[in-house]
Amino acid sequence: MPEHCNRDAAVKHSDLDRAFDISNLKPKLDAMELVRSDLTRESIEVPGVVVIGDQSAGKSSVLESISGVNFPRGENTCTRRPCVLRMECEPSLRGDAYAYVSNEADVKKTGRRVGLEKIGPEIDRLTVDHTGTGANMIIIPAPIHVKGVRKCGPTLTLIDLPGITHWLNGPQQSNIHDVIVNMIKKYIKNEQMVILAVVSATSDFGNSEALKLAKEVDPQQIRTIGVVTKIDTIQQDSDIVMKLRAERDSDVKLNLGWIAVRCRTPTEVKEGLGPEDLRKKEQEFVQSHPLLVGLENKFWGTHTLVERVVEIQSETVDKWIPEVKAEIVDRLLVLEKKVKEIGEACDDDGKKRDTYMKLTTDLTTAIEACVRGEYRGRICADKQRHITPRLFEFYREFESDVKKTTPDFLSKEYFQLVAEQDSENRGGCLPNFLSDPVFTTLFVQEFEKVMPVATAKLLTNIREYLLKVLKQFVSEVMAGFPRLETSIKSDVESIVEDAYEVTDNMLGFMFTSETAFTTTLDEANYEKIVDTMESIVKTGKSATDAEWPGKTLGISVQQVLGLQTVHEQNPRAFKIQCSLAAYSGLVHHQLFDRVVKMSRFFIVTQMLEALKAELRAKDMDFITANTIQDPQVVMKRERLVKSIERLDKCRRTLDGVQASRRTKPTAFLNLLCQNRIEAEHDDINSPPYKKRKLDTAENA
Ligand SMILES: Nc1nc2c(ncn2[C@@H]2O[C@H](COP(=O)(O)OP(=O)(O)OP(=O)(O)O)[C@@H](O)[C@H]2O)c(=O)[nH]1
Ligand SMILES: [Mg+2]
Repeated sequence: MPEHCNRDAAVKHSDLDRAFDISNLKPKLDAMELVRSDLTRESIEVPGVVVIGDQSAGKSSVLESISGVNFPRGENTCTRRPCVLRMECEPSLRGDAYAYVSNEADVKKTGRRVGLEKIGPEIDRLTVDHTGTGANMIIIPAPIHVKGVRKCGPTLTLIDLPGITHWLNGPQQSNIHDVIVNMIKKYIKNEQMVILAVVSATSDFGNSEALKLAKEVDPQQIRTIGVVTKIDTIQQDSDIVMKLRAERDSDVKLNLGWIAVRCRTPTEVKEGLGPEDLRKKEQEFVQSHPLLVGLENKFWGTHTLVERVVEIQSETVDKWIPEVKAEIVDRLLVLEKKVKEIGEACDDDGKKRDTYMKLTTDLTTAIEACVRGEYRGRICADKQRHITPRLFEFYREFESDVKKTTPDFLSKEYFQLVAEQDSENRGGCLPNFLSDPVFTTLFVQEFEKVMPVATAKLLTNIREYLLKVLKQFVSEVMAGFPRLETSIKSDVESIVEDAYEVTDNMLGFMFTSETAFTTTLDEANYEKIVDTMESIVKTGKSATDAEWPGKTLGISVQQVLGLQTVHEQNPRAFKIQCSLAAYSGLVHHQLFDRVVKMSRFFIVTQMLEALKAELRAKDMDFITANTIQDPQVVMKRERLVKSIERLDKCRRTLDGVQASRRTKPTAFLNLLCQNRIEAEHDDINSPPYKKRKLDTAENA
């Protein structure tokens, strides 16, 4: 036993401590605790011992006897709240061992610090505070948490639970049995727990409800030990030896067997009988009792019980270590990937320049990929960022807007307009010629009403869309560099604005040219459409699809047939209507494609070139001043790196545990102590340590 442990009062001399000291389980448990707190994985439970059994069976006494920790027990002090005591070792501890006792799991923040010998009274105090006294007493599942800190000793959890009963001092808690059974189930399901199913020597073992509950969670009985208490109270004719050996068919058999113990009687409690004396009394009693003398060692004694607890835990811990190592390796991979995503620290000009180049290349590559339709990677996953198909939707909308707002030149209403215009132009040309001014005036008038509006809407849509999407790209790529992000976003704004204006101007020129000259090189097509219209009206026959050239312009034969009367009454107006419909259709047909190509070229292709040129043109002053990483990101990287270091340390610690079977245990112990000191050092410098650990780092 290390010399520095001697000061640790009664607890240090418990049988459990001694057993851990001579087994090689202690370093494993210490390693486990270190790793567990670093992983903050709730499902990773610290191993320990939980006592279950009927009320007053002697559960708290057994726990006290094996651990040396004073759990409140006695005639009037039944356990009324679970008590979860975690024993930890702190090699750097100066002064006496101590404990925190609290209603909350976060004992260090919320608990009261007391000496180990005061754990019992403190548990008593919190029990009375929350469960009342006398006839008002109840049992509640809210546990009392205790963290015992010693210079050395095993790291494990001891859980004392209320005893199973149907009645407690009065009828005020009618569901008491269910409350207790549920809390027992909750604690015994943890596979790291050794279950001590406690029965009194004078009771009927077969009726033990605790044993039934243990069987539910441990059907193979690999972690359930039957503990027979109050061995000193048996009658002279007791069949206890047969029960312990389970030699009759009617006896309850347990894989790990029964162990009889003698704990402190109420009088011995009052007298303050120490653990050494109790052990002696236990031994003398068994070896001198006429029924028990000659009973094999494996069936009795607190030391036997302790050995068996340690043995079971060795197996569970050995099974646990490879699982946790695999978990750590997985987590390390995730964290390393995250650090890689954040990138290197940017703390000098060289790194800033490299980072700037990388970020801007990432940005333009992602945008170009979404223009080309190569949607690879996380940034391109959002469909809203698929630039080409989204623009195509705007173009279709533009086409539909133009068609919807262009008047039906072949309608009767439009005839009125044409007739009026024509009448006002009488005298300008011979009656058998089409009036060019009437045609041009009407065409230009309608064109100017429709095109600028539809085009303005199209370009505005594209501009707003590009601004939104490009800014998203910038945000994604430059997320860790707020200054750069703001600056490049402002560049994007002005470049898109410029591109918008250029496109608007170019399309404006194109539309002006349309209104300046009403002509087409596609004469044959134009004439054919107009002539076919006339023949449809004259013959009253509807042309077949194949014969009707106006179909591609969206003009239907029915529309044409509707003009038969007009044709008879005012052939000049009819001719003008047909010409307007055919020419306007042809012009729109050509313009749709040209608008698409020109706008696409100026507002996308040219804009992207301009953006690339702008990003390339930034000088070193700009890069130095703007490529500054967000302090949050810097902190995040530091947290991740620290988590990686911790996990790596955990991994090495666990590697060391396996190696410890071959190497000197003291060397391993030193490594553990070192780790523990460092972990606590972190705790002091940057609280709250636990919250900052892996989970937080991952979620940040
Ligand atoms: N004679 C004798 N008395 C014992 C022994 N073990 C416990 N007792 C006494 O039995 C009484 C009940 O013991 P506890 O340890 O409080 O029993 P418990 O199972 O924790 O009781 P609850 O928490 O109320 O369910 C106490 O007065 C103990 O001193 C024993 O081995 N021999
Ligand atoms: Mg108790």
